[in-house]
Amino acid sequence: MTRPLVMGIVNVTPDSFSDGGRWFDPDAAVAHGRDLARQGADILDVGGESTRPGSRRPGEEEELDRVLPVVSALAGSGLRVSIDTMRASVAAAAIEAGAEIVNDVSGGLADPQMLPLVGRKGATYVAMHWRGHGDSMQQRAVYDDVVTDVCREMNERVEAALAAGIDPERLVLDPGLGFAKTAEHNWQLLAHLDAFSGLGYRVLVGASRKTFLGRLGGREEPVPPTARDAATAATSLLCAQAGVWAVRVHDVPSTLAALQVHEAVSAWTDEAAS
Ligand code: PMM
Repeated sequence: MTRPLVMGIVNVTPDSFSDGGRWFDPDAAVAHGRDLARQGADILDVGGESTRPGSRRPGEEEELDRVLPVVSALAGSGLRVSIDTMRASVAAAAIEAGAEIVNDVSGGLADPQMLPLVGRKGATYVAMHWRGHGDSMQQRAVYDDVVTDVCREMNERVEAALAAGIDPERLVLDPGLGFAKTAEHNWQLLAHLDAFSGLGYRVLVGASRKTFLGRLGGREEPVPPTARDAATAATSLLCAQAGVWAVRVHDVPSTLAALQVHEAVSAWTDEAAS
């Protein structure tokens, strides 16, 4: 398949910025995950911690209680599941319950046990660019040149991941849109995904419904998260053009349509080139 994979978001949280509370009940989360898969999601990303600035971190037990029944049910029905967590203990339990991918928004910085755990388990590992938890995050959105600085910091995470025994073939890098980034930083990173791919690893991008997409056209008051799916789909098309491995989205049909447009056009541009 030439198009990026679609990672559908299953947030089992009371407070995520876009869909907080909607799938907090485990049965509702499982049903939502199955819906996303039916719509064409290739991977389901199950998370129990909201990373929105100001949200309270759940305790370890609380996070496990949220995600494990959902991971077990989805993986048990043969779906490919990723666990969105910064905790090694949660990642370990989710792998045990059938998750194949660990999606760590801290790139191994939040929990020193995470990289060794993933190295031992041999799971696929998504390392996102991150500079700190919730409240302090936006104060850290200071860069000389965001593309160069993010690439350099990601290279450090790559070295740590490889030193911990993670197979380079199983490593995926994510520029972390919206995490210690202003809107301008997000746009610059999207404009230079080639620099990010140039690090030599698969790339995942999570632009879905983020605030910068709600402010298009110079709006001061952003449109609500659910009104950002067309803009999200447009970013998915940019990701396809840049050869990204996967896009993480809330709304699967709109992104899938954008990716199919790219695929259909690529068939003809590839033919012209050959
Ligand atoms: N963004 C969020 C959560 N997890 N994981 C990765 N790899 N990349 C992201 O950009 C990312 C993520 C925050 O969005 P949400 O609250 O809608 O899930």
